[in-house]
Amino acid sequence: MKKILWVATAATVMLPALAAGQETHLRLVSAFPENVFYVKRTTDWIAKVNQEGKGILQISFIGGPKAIPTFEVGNAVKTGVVDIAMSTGAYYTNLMPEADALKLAEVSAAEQRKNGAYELINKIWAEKANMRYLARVVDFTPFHLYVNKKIDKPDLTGLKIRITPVYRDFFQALNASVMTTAPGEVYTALERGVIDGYGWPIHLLFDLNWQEKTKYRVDPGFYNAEVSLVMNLDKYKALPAKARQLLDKEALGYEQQNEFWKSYNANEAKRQAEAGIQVITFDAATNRAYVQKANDVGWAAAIKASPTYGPQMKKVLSR
Ligand code: 173
Repeated sequence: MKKILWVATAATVMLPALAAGQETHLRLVSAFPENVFYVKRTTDWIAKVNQEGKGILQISFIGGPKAIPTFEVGNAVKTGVVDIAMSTGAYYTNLMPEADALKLAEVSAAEQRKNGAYELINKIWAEKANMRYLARVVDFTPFHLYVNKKIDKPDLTGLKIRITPVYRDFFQALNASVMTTAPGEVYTALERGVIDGYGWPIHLLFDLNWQEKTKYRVDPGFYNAEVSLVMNLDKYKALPAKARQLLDKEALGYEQQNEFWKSYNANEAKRQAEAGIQVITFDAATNRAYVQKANDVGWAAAIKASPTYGPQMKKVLSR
C-alpha cells in the first residue's frame, strides 16, 4: 500500500515536470531600438506564439541594441549567443554581402515563397551565416532620402548623409559624403549638425522623434525596406518537430500581415506633412532616372560583391 501510494505520488509530481522538459525556450533580440514600432509588432507576435505554444515553444524578448548592438546582432545569431533576431540584412553585411540584396526585391514575400526565392535565401543564409531565414515582416515600404538642406536636383555634392549599407552605393553615386550609423545615433547626429540628412523608410520617424530635426523628404522613394526574423541554424535544426512546425507556422502568419504596411505607410506620409516635413521632388523624367539609378547601382553592387549568388538573387527578386 505504502509503495503504491509512493508510485502514484511520484507520477503526479513527475508528469508536469516531464511535459515542461519538452518545452523549448528561445531568446529573441531586436536590431532596432526598443521604442520602434517593429518591436511592438514583434512582442505582440511573441505573446501570440507563447499563448499557442504552451508546453511546446516559448520565446523571450531579450531587448534591443542595448542588449546587443545593432551591427553585432547578425553575429550573435550566427554564433548562437541569441536564437532569433528581428533585423534587416543591411545590419549583418559583415557576415555576407548578400544580406543587403533583400532590399532590391520587387516581388512580395508571399511571391518569394512560391518562386524559389525563399529557398535560395535559405540556402545562402545557411551556407554563409549559419542562419535560418524565418519570415519577412516588413514589405511594401520604400526608403527615402531625408535632408535638411534644399536640393533642386538629385545631386548630393557637399552633403553629409547618414547611411547603412542599404543606401551607400546609391548616395555615393549621387556624390554624397556618407557616414554609417545605427538608428540609435541619428537623432544626436542631426541635432549636432554632424549630418545634413539620412536614408530611412517612409515610416517610423515619429518613433525616434526625427520629425523634430527633419525639414525635407525627397520623393520618390526607392527599394523595398526589408526586416525579417532570422534564427541560428543549429538551434532551428535541433528543435523538436512540434516546436519547429509551430514556429514555421507562426512566422508565416506574421509575414502574411505585411499588407498592413500599405495603409500604415500612407498614414505616416500624412503625419510627416502635418509635422511640417516638406516634400522635394523633381520632374517626371528625373524621378524615373533617380529610381532607375538606385536599382542599377544596387544590383551592380550586389553582383560585384557576390558574383555567384548576386545574379541568382536578381533572377528571383526582380520583375
Ligand atoms: O537603418 C536603416 O536605415 C536601415 O538600413 C533600415 C532597413 C530596414 C528598415 C529600416 C531601416
